[in-house]
Amino acid sequence: MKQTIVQHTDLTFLIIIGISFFFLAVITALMFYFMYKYSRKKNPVATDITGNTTIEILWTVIPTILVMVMFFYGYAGFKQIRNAPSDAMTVKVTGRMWVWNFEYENGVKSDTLFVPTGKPVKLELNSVDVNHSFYIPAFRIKEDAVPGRKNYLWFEPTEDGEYYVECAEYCGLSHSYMLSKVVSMPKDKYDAWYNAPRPKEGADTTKPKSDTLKTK
Ligand SMILES: [Cu+2]
Repeated sequence: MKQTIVQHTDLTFLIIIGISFFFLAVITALMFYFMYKYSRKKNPVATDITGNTTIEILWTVIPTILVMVMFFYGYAGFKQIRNAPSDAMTVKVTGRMWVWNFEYENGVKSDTLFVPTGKPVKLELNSVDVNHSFYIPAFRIKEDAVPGRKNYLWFEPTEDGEYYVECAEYCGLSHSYMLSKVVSMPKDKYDAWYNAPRPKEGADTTKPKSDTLKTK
């Protein structure tokens, strides 16, 4: 089975953290061992080391293999994140101080991202004012929304639920309130929402002006 972006990102993270902690433990243990073994009391005369070809080859080859492994997992994940499936539905996302707006293929607009579970969703990002960063932690995706530039990302919800959408780039006074939600639901429920009749664009929905609203 093909890994999802979430699984792949978590695996990559685990591999890099695993390698890091392994060397943290080895280096720390060796450091204490050498402190003991080569202390002045036990080893009053310094040893003159002129070189060791075997060790030099090892400390070149092993780290090279390790960074290649990290690169491989990182690049495989990057390729997956940059290539939205061709059957993905498209939603336009606009960032503005300080809200996210979503526009669907049929022109429906909302400030919550409603999606059907099990369908890939491609998001086309744009911003009307300053740089924002569209971030859905649960799906491990984040991408800048830059004025005058089109950017994109995609994800596929595998379970019904509600997930946070955040702005991950400081964009002004109310940046921390720039939150929204992804609501993932069964396809029939989504279709009902998507196709529900709505007031026509441009229709006057403002309330009639009333004298009671006047203030002195
Ligand atoms: Cu923002």
